[in-house]
Amino acid sequence: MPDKITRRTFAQSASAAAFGVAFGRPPRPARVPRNAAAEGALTAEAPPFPQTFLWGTATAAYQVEGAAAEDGRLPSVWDTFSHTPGKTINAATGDVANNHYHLYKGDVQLMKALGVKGYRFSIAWPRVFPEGDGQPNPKGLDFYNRLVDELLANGIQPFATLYHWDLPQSLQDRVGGWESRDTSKAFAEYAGYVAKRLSDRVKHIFTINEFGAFVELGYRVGIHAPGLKLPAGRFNQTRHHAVLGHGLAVQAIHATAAPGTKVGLAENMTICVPVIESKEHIDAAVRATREVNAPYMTVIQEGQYTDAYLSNAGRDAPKFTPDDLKIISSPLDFIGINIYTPMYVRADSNRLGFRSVPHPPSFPHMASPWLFIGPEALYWGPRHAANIWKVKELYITENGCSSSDIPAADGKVYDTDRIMYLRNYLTQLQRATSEGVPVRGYFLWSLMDNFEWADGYTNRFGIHYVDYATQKRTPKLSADFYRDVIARNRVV
Ligand code: GBH
Repeated sequence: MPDKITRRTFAQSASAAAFGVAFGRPPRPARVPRNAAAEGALTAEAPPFPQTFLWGTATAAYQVEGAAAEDGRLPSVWDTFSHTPGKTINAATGDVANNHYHLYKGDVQLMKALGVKGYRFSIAWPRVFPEGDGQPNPKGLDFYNRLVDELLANGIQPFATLYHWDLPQSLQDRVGGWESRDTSKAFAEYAGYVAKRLSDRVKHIFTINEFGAFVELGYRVGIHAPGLKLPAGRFNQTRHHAVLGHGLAVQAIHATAAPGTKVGLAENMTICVPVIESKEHIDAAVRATREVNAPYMTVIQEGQYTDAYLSNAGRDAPKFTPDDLKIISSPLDFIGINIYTPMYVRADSNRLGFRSVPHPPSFPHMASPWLFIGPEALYWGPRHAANIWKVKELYITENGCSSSDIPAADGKVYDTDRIMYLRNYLTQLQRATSEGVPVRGYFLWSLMDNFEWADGYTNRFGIHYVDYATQKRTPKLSADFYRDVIARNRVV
């Protein structure tokens, strides 16, 4: 096999092989071009990302750590939920998961081999404060001290998320979790405690991961922990307590952390993509972005709930004080956006000036049925945030996809569909950075397959394949692709 197969030689050998089969003749050998370098040059290089662009990968505590009952950790709502029959596929739990708690050194080597310069992980609240508040558990925090030191020793910057959905069960039992302001206050205490102890080495801290997922799915839809289906009034109040907890944590971190520590959040804001890139639809997508993100990102950025949000909720609107709004909108040093799939929007003459356009049944998606493929989301997400709210520093804190990931005979996963997804999304991200949208880095979800919440261990999102029986990690083809992207700082 020649090293470089050009499109032409591939087509030739493929068609020759096809004739060979059809007519019983042996296939003709592929012709190697005499001037291979010149043929290679036919493939133009994609334009680069900014020189200081930070490439990374991401995981979250409950999805990878395991060691659920070690060193003083008490249950979170996800331990309880995953141990409740019928809540996760195949009754999967995070008891062991990827055993990252014990295998973290090897996992840092996987990152090093990729060449990533950043790792986004989350800290398990129930390791640090097993009951949510009260007595801290220094042994729990020690794990993150070890992890952070290991990352830094390998030239990888730690980016820590304080809350990726593992609320201490005790807080759920005693005060109703995020239904209560007490949880917002306990979260701020925990945030300040961690920031004080890690910020000598951790320079970027995220408060909360995805209000738009854990509040909606945990307290309204009921398919995530704690599995509640609250009526609208109580539910909207829960949303409010979550953003309030974020704001209180921002203040607590700024009060206790080493100078220079940056604070942000990682939100899966709904990404409104104009159906056609014309002025009327782009304007509609801008209006839509503010409205559909009203309960979370918009109030955090603007310090106000939109009129439409409050009037639609009517008697069920959240109760709040002006002081709450000030806390919620405490200035952030950066924001992170988790981007998987777009919402298409068009202009409309209705009161709001926009309408969302549902995906037609034929719209392609990845292995997870919700994961419609919309690369433009990675362009419009950061562009909207920078334009609407004048955000000066942005990270893509998650992007990636599930694929069927069946190992081939040689043991490798040839996940060409994931590479297709990433290549297209990253091309749109490069479009954003080339236009000056201030995206500083990108964290691919995920470093490795892991516990995918209600989907258990189905729907793998990793670029390393995990054999859960042996805990062996194997780079998929997409890991090779990502390594090349990082090395060349451009889409390959
Ligand atoms: C992120 O959520 C999470 O931060 C991360 O932990 C997770 O592993 C990753 O994405 C991949 O899912 O089953 O049809 O009701 C992304 C937001 C929230 C989108 C849950 C899918 C379930 C839709 N996700 N949602 S459905």
